[in-house]
Amino acid sequence: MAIVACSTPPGRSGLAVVRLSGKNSYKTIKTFIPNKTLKKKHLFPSLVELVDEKGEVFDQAVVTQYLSPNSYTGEDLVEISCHGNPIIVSKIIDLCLAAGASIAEPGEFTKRAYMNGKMDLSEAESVSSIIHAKSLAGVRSGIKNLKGSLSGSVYEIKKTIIGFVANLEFNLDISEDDLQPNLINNTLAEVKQQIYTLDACIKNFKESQFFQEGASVVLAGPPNAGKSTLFNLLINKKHSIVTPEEGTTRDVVEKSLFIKQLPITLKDTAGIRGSQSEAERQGILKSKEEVLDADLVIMFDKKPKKSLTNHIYVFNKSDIAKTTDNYDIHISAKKNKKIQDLKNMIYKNLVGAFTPGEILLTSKRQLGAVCGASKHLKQAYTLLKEKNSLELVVEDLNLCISELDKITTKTTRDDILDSIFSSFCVGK
Ligand SMILES: Nc1nc2c(ncn2[C@@H]2O[C@H](COP(=O)(O)OP(=O)(O)OP(=O)(O)O)[C@@H](O)[C@H]2O)c(=O)[nH]1
Ligand SMILES: [Mg+2]
Repeated sequence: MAIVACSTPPGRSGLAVVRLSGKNSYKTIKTFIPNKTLKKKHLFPSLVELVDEKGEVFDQAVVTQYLSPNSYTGEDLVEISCHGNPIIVSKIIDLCLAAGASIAEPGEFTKRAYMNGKMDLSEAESVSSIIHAKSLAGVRSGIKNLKGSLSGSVYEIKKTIIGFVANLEFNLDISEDDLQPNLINNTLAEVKQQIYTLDACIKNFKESQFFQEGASVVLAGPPNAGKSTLFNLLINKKHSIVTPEEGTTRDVVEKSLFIKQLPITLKDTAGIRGSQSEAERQGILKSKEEVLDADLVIMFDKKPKKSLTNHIYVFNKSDIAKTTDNYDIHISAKKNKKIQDLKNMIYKNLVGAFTPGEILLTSKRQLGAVCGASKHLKQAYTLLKEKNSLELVVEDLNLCISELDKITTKTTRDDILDSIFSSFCVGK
């Protein structure tokens, strides 16, 4: 059955694109595009008139057809570029439904592409990451994976591990004295190399997610410390109220900014102190919650003995005051002093060690599979080193392969598929 959805965002725009996919897509559009010149033809855009049930023209549109299997979904697919008025879009969709099509679920076009073998699971997930990425760096890693970079790397690791399994199985029935010379030592060295590759991509995941989804940075500390002044300076706008009074900020105020292409959600919070006012007390509670949830906290306070790695301890108002206490940095938000150094520190703390490697994971599901693969590979390594039976080593290597399979496989359970594709937009 054909599915239909609008692939562009709702609302008014110059153009909107309605997409249809399925065997009877052409038959469906013929019910409201009576144009005789419209033929079922691959990649041939035609300017057509759209007519309603009474035969009255309600829009002019460009129709592009993609014939199976040479389409995004692998099925016959039609894109109707109409004028971007929601009334026109919903009329087209109604006419498609009347002709037997059904409304596409979120991500159903990509799910069909996956089902029809047009892409594997990691490639399908990269479509979602391209759409949702908050930085160009995030989009780039999505595109890399859509072109098969992740699948290719996983395939290479898998091929190597299958090689180990074959080699060890060949030696299973041989007595210890007759084992290939250096078999154990060579395998140990090669397994170690693969563990290193997998662990490097696990380590990279958090940082790469920051480029993908953005990081949350919270300004916190006592009242009147200059949090809102710094907030306004960093976002380059007088957004938060600044006064010489303590307890000025009550609600959490947030804005987005980029530091060297890294998307950041910056949050200004109420100064933390004992307060009689109910409104301020609630604000302080919110501040404490934000501190706990943050990826990084800019704390306007001295460094405690047990400092936290996701905190930068800032001494502000360095233009009028001095201190002998321990801080990570001395700044003046009012006089714009050392702010570039602070930005560098924020960047370094969040993604400093990040160097995009060969393998870039774009979802937590992929991370889970790589963690599982690494765990089994490490077990295999230990067993082999302790000269345990080769059967046990092979078992762990096989478990490692099944974990890697989860990244690209075509035999994933329905519930996993549903959870992946439901995070997509309608029309993709
Ligand atoms: N001299 C100097 N004054 C500053 C500096 N930063 C902020 N101030 C002043 O300190 C006062 C308080 O600043 P805010 O930014 O409102 O402080 P806050 O931490 O947001 O305070 P609350 O919202 O009450 O928690 C204002 O009068 C600011 O102009 C600075 O670097 N130097
Ligand atoms: Mg404030």
